[in-house]
Amino acid sequence: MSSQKYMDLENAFGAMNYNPLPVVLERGKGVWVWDSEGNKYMDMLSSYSALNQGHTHPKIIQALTEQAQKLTLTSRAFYNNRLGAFLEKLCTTVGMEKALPMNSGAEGVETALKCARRWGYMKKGIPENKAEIIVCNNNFHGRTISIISFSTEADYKKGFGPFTPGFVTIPFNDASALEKAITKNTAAFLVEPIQGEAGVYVPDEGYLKKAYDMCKKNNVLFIADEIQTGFGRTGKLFACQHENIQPDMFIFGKALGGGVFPVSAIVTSAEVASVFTPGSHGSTFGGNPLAAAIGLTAIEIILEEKLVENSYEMGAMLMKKLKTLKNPHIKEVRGKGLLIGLELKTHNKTARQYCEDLQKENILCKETHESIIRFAPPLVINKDEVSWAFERIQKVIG
Ligand code: IF1
Repeated sequence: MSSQKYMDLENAFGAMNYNPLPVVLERGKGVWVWDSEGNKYMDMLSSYSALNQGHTHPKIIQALTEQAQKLTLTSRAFYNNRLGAFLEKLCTTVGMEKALPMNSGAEGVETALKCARRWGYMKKGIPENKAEIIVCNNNFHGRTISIISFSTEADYKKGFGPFTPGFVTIPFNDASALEKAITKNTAAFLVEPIQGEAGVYVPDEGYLKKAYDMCKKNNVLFIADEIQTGFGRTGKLFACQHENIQPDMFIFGKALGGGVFPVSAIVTSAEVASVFTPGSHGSTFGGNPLAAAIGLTAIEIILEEKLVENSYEMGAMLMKKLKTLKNPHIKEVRGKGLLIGLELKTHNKTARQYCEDLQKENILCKETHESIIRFAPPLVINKDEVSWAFERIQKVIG
């Protein structure tokens, strides 16, 4: 079937909640994907950083297929022989005591919110139903009604009210705003160490540490949403490590699933995790043996193949090249590791139009908002592939 036929079919039966680039992907390997006509592209989106290990990594596919032949789902009504090893790997890699496995990133965030509220009531003594959680303007933490309740993006909220109360929004990258917003009822501060969807906004050096110290001083949980920045994307294993802070809780997703399966989790201390009692939280698929087998392998690959170091080096190489672009409409090139955003100021062309032109040069990337092009290839990218990509980016953007 032709690409057009595939697109027509998807549009005929799918709700129009996305506006995809007009390309139909059929095969993927490493940083490369092929469309239905056999055209080859470099994937510079990585499914929003869910493909850090690259497309169809052989060890992940092997873990998937071997486990799929044995046992795929037990629910948590019973133990399974894969979950413990995955949780141990996750906790020891992160350096914390307890994890709670879920599936999508949003489920991980909702788990974190519920955990923070319960901790607020059971451990901090916040009066029932008075817990406040502070978040940043321009945040992106998922698409559930409670999560979009604290979004500041109109498009993500319109028509989805009424909204969940108990959230306070403050400017990102402003520690004094956090200090002012903290009250005796504040249970937690939830933050993306780098705001991805907002447009790859890297906070000032020291911001996260100041915010962390503010939370410590006020007995407020510092919760890092590393669903997009985690597992090597920013040139460190976790983006919080750029400021040497260990959050009270991490939220992971995307790359934890190795690009083949939805795997998310919160990772925290035994004290914080102890607020969950049997039956208080869960999910049908959370912690299933297939996800656990894949999640364990996904972490092993990041570590064994030194993808964090590669992300740092290839990110620096790509960033250096992008900063040589002469296009007068470029406002800024920013990011860390292989999470890079190119912002256009007055755009004669929208970021989307640039992405459409880049597609013609066999590069697939995605705009965020009107004016920012995100470059986030799989962390397995090598020097020759970075050069290959830059030649085409230079040709289109100039
Ligand atoms: C879409 C955005 C990125 C995330 C952070 C939680 C989640 C995400 C920091 C929720 C998910 C995805 C969602 C996807 C597009 C993409 C995205 F543009 F929407 F915001 F990456 F920037 N925390 N981000 O980035 O995880 O439930 O999706 O597994 O919804 O269009 P999820």
